[in-house]
Amino acid sequence: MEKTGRIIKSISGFYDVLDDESKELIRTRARGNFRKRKIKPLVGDKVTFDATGDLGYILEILPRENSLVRPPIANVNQAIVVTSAAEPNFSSNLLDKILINIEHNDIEPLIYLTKSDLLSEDKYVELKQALSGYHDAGYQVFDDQDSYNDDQVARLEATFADKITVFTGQSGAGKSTLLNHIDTELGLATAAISQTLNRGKHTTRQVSLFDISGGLVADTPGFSSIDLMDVTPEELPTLFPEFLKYSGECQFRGCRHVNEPGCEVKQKLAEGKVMKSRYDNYLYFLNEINSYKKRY
Ligand SMILES: Nc1nc2c(ncn2[C@@H]2O[C@H](COP(=O)(O)OP(=O)(O)OP(=O)(O)O)[C@@H](O)[C@H]2O)c(=O)[nH]1
Ligand SMILES: [Mg+2]
Ligand SMILES: [Zn+2]
Repeated sequence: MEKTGRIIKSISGFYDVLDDESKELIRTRARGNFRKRKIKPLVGDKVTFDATGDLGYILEILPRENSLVRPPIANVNQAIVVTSAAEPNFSSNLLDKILINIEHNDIEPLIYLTKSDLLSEDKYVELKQALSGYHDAGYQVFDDQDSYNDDQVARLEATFADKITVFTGQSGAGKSTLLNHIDTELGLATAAISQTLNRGKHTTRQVSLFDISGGLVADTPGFSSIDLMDVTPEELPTLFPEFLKYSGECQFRGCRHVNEPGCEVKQKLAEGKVMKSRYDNYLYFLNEINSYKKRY
């Protein structure tokens, strides 16, 4: 009997599928011909499956909206970019790079600030000011000084319904801590323990989605650095939502907003409507991407 469902967990060749109708969890394997066709089911995949025996079989993977490599998850709708104010220190360069990678996959990023309690009042006000620029650029920003206050956590949770959400960000930023505040029963490992586990094979092998507030949510192992290998120089300016807002009024179609005359993005930069740090990071990334091209 053919059913439909979604893979919510993958453990060494088995896939746990949440049955769309019965809401039961069915353990399955992929049909042998997937390997021949070089198709690997991913957590997040919508599938058709057969569950007549003890062990179900995935029959077909339904078309994907997108798929991430790290973490290996398909059909992701939004990403919570957990960004620490300190330990590790806030870096606009890293934040912008993460945002670009997410935008590149057609996923909506939200910014969630943690560890503001480690900043002086002045430094916090300064950082909040910088983050208001991200809000103006079109991003949802969660930047209360008390990172895990009930009201802010509830507002984040309210964005989960009917979506697949991944938590992403630098190692130690507080992704697991935030998830534990959202669902106190998760009991995710945090701090040093989580960091040592991430170096082993086991945590990365076991990507799973938690059912929270009507949506599916994944914690992911953090990283220390990322690159922009998949992004082309043509695509880069389209991954800054505030540039897109103004680029229609640039004199030249396909304007890269570097040295072109009549560039509206540079005009808005001069007026302070485009953040200088974002624009500087844009030029920096453009350089970085062009240098990959020369090397390969
Ligand atoms: N002072 C302070 N410490 C925090 C805050 N959030 C998290 N921490 C601490 O920061 C450390 C790292 O938190 P985790 O939640 O493990 O970070 P993570 O992003 O999941 O890290 P990885 O799993 O390695 O990617 C833990 O010791 C937390 O207790 C915060 O808002 N303030
Ligand atoms: Mg963690
Ligand atoms: Zn331009």
